[in-house]
Amino acid sequence: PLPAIHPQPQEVTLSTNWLKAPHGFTLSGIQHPDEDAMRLIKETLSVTSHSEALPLTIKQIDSKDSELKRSGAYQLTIDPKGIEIAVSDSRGLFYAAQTLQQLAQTDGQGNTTLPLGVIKDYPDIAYRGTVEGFYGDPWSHADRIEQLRFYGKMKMNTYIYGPKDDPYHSSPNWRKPYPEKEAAQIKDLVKEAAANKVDFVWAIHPGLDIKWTDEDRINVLNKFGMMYDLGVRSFAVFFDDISGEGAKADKQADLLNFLQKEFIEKKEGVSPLIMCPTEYNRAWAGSDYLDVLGKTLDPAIHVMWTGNSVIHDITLEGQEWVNKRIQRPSYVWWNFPVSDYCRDHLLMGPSYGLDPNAIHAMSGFVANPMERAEASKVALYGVADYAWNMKAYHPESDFAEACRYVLPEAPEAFQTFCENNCDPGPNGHRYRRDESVRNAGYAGAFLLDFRQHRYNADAADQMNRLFAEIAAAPAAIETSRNKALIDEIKPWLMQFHLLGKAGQAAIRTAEAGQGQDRAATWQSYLSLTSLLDSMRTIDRTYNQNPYQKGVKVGSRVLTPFVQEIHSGIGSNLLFSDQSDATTTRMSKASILTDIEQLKYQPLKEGKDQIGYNRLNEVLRIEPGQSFGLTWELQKEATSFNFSLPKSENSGRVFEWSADGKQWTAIADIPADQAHFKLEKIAPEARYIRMRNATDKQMQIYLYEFAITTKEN
Ligand code: LOG
Repeated sequence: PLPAIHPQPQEVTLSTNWLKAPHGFTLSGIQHPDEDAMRLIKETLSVTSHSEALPLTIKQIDSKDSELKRSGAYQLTIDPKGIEIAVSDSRGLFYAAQTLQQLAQTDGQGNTTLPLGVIKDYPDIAYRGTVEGFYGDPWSHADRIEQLRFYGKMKMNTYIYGPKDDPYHSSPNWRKPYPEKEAAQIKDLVKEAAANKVDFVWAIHPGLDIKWTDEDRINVLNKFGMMYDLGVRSFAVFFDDISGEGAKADKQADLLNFLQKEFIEKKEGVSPLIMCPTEYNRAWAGSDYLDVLGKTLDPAIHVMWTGNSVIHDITLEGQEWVNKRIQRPSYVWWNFPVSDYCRDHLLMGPSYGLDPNAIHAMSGFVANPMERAEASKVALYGVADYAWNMKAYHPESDFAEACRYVLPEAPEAFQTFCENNCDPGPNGHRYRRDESVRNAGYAGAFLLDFRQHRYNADAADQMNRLFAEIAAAPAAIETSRNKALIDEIKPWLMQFHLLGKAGQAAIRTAEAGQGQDRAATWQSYLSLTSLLDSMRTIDRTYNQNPYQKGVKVGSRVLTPFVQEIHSGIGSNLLFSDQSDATTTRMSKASILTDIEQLKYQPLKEGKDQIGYNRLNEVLRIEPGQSFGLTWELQKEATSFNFSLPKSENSGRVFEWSADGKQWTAIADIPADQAHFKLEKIAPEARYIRMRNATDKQMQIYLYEFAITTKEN
């Protein structure tokens, strides 16, 4: 069989005849070909000076095709008389070498063989890769080195460095030089990036506290200079998730044009400047902000864009909409598989939802990944394939190949794991992913019958088989040599194993529930209960970050499937036994708001705490709008605390209510505090809220807004 090449080349004609070169190849053509590419070539082919060796000719591409002039383009010809590689630049040679490596096979005698044919190849999108732009623990140095190698193999040429929680990228330290250790690591990354033909783009995020003064524009310039001295040759300025002074389009454009003139154009060997706007998605583009950028920004500067909302699939229509306003093709910042808004989930499903017709409507395509670098590779594999050759990209088949690439030791088990760990769960962005697609039909059919007290044996068979695969998958996955990956996903592997066991127990319980043997039903019901208890324990023990705690697997289809069977059988048993079992009271706490941006934000509920999930982006509150909480009658609030940093404090009012109609202002909250804890609340309060009592839009951060409760 002919080997598969990823990303898929633009034009391939391979025959089933093979080139053997028992005496190797002699190099000819251009002087001093790229050393990194040559190292790869020599890993694949033996380069010798044997008199019967075949020629390996490397030359500059000579073609009128504008595609073949792009950075990274190459044309590879393998015929019985030898190999010819024509390239646009050294990146093109490096990519040709990657392709050669994927083409090479070993025959029965242990010799390397290559299929005869021609490959003509070039990227659809000029800049392809990732933006490390998430909140949370930045990637480790080792993670980054490995990512850069992976990008080289996948023909991705861009890594934008911008982790929100690096204090030297953002506030408070963006003005300062990196400490010695971090500086040395950045130097190292720049080298590794170059060896993989990746542009290391260093981004600054100064907008939280920048002053529009000469002093601060020099501060940015100087910081770029320091980074230049560390070897950095590509730069970006991010203005996302800020409000107030820093968010002004004309001031931002001034600074960027200044950097363009005084730095980008003056320094040797620097790539085009990239900026991320404050209104970086269509849902927020309510002012003339983008038009101001479009008109005033130097046309050489790239403008990033996340799509129709913060987290959104990419459509041609959406791209055309923004491109018109910014007067250039936007540089896509795709917020997938980033999981900083759903940290209890892994996003390891296929990269789908990318318009195959958007080639001319974007200048770059980078994905924002998870803080788990290795686990992100499944999605990034698809990103690389899409950005290189859109028309040839098929998310589903590509996903299967990604699973094989990332975990060759147990690709089927790994795919089972990934296809049931796709969806972020309910979230404020309302971004959802298909999950458990292969089995959702059987699960649905089974439950449909179950609700009518029927047992669907066919569907049960299918589900049993799936749950057995799920229970077995983690052990197979853990045979992987990729220890970093296993470490990242370990709690989810444990949880996945239990889900498999619980699923099997659920089917057994449902089957027993059909028969007359109550003792047997009780027995399997209890063993299912204890498996669900173990799952809860894992959820409450691992990954206890303060934002979205815990470990969720199969949360879209399979976990609800098991839970429904458990509670269905449970209530049959309990009610018909007339036992005095107290059914668990469902929570009636909820968020209460008329702000669209917040309406779908899931509630964070602990044993004695009810609150909002932290919002990463700026919250906009129109005059009269409010956000708050309400909780059940049986609970009394014992304290209330909030963290709303950088808030515009004047004109905000906090209020409580017993019935949601009559509101009383809370007098003891000082007007000037961004963080506060109120130790005493009226015992009859069942509602608490903050309202914008001014006649202007308010922009604040919602980090914490919570009450502690006790049961009455
Ligand atoms: C941030 C980003 C974050 C992402 C997903 C952009 C341009 N900025 O809401 O740092 O990782 O969304 O939560 C963002 O996307 N803010």
